[in-house]
Amino acid sequence: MDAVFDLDALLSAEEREWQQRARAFAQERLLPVIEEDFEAGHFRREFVKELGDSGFLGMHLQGYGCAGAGAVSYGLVCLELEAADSGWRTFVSVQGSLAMSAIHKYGSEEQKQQWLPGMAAGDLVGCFALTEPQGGSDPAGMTTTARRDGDGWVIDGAKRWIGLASLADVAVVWAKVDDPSFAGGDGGRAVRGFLVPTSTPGFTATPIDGKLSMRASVQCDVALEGVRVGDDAILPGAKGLSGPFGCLNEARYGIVWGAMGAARSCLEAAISRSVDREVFGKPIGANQLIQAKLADMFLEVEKGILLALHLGRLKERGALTPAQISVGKLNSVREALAIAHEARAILGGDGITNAWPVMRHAANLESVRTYEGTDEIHQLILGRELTGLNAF
Ligand code: TGC
Repeated sequence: MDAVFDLDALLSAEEREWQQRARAFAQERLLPVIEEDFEAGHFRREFVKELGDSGFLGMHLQGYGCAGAGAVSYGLVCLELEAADSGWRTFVSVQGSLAMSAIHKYGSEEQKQQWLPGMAAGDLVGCFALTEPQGGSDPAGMTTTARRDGDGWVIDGAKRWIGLASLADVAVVWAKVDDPSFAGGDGGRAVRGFLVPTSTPGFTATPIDGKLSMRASVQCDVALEGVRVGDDAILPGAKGLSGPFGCLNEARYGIVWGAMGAARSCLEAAISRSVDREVFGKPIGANQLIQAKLADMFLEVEKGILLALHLGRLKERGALTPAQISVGKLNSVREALAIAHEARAILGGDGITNAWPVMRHAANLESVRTYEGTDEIHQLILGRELTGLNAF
């Protein structure tokens, strides 16, 4: 399948090497256990260190133990990890694109030295506490506050759907500050970021039970009750909502690639079953209706990867805009979900079992569709771009 479009011809030797390393990790470490972990709802903590040893954590960042790889290399790693399971690509995104990016973009030199090398190595885990229980689409409406208290801050509030919070060593907590001299940049909304060690009294993370999606990863409710941190906890470079949005740009970019990995796995399963399942005395793949479905699925995978590559090249030139990222996130996840559903149909009854990865990918992609901006949010970002009118 890879050879039909020869995407490899568009990649450098270094990019292909990153891709191969991630594909090997996915096939040798993740795939043998992922069905078991998904069923058990188990996050395999020991893989965090292995991901660090492989150089995947914060791999697109420069210095502080990070690999300093290009945006396309990072995207290819996301694609290969998500071809195994969205939960593991999500972990790499939360750690590298959200928590580490926040510190790398906005942190003081001391904060970077304190946290980034350990996070890149997989010795420390970070989480990104933005979304709140009433919903994630409107971070401007957050109710978590940071109150000035002497020469420090006291944080109160609640966050929800926070990946890895119960395992994390540090949380990047976004809160509204009450001190005008610390506000800025977003029309008085006064959102600032704080680095909160999760051992701080008043910080509690509780895994959310009952998930039917991304079961091999952990998302939590976080309570912040009188969490006292020093002045050195505030991220000096993030003033206003552009702070967290700058990190969401990074994570959304990884999803553009990652969702195509899940789509590719579903297509591969559908092709494989089309060849070896016989109905009416011949392989189902010998039927025109099945071939038409496979061809359409293949087109969307290849177009999606070409789009991801285009966005990656723009990102490497420093020219990628938030609206372009919305194009990629919306398209990749929407098409990946459609491909997963079509693959499930081609697999017939077997498609609903865990003998094939398709239902797991379809279930995972429902989360991917919802986080980092829902389909509808990205449609509205694009609508605003096209019309100049804000429909939020
Ligand atoms: P708006 O007035 O448009 O902008 C406010 C300020 O932010 C700036 N800005 C951006 N900066 C960088 N990148 C972007 N993509 C940006 N978008 C906006 C903007 O320039 C402005 O800056 P300034 O300095 O001029 O004040 O803000 P708005 O409130 O109208 O935004 C509307 C909207 C809907 C686009 C925005 O709220 C949005 O993107 N909503 C979706 C949020 C989202 O994706 N939430 C899900 C987060 S996922 C998560 O938290 C879980 S992490 C994963 C895990 O833990 O597992």
